Amino acid sequence: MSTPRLVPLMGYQEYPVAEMRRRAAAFYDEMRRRRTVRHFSARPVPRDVIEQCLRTAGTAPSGANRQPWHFVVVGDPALKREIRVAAEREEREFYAGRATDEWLEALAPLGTDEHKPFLETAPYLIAVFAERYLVAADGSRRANYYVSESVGLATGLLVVALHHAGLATLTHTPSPMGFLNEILHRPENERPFVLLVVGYPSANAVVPDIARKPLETIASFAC
Ligand code: IYR
Repeated sequence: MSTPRLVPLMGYQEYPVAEMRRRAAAFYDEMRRRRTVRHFSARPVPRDVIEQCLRTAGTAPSGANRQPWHFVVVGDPALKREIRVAAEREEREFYAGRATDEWLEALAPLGTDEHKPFLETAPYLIAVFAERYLVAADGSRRANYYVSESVGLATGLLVVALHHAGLATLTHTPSPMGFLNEILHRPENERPFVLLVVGYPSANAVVPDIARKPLETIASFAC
C-alpha cells in the first residue's frame, strides 16, 4: 500500500461574494445559449482548439483518479464516412423497430430520424471511449471505478469547453456503438460512450423549440 503524497492546494481562487454572483450569472448566461445542433457547416475548425478543449475534458474528477477516458478525434473524410454508414445502419433498425413506440414518441419533438449527414459534414467527430478496466503487460486486469460517472463528467466538461470556444456540438449515441471499436481500432477494454459531432453550425441551422426545466423543478433545498 503506498502512502499519499500531499501538496498544498495551489490553484483555488476565492472571489468576493458580489464577484461570485456576477461570475455565476455570467457563466449561466453563456451556458444557456448552448444548443445541441444537428446542422453543421463543413468549415474547418483549428485542430489546436480541439486539443485545448480536450485538455479541459481531462481535468474532470474521476474514480480513484483513474481518468478512464479516451478521446479519438476523427477528421479524416473516409473514416467519417465509414462511421456515418455504420451509424445509419444501426439507426435504421432503431427507427424501424428496435425503438419502442413510447421512445419514438419521446423523440418526436426533436425531429430526429435515421439520416445522419452531419457525421460526414462536420469537420470533427470525437468518439469518447470509457476504459472499463486496465490491462497490464502480463495480461492481468486492473479495475477502474465509477467509470460512467467519470467519463460522463469529462464529456460534460468537453461540451462546455467546446461551447465556450464558440463551437457547436451534438451528443450522438447511435446504439449499439460497437462499430466504433472496429473502425477506430480501440481495444476490447474500452466501451464507446458517446460520439460528439463538433463544428460550426450551418448558416441555416434550426433547433427544436424546446425549453429547459426551471430551477424549482430541477432542484430542491433541504435547508
Ligand atoms: N440514437 C438515435 C435516437 C435518439 C435517442 C435519443 I434518447 C435522443 O435524445 C436523440 C436521438 C438518433 O441519434 O437518432
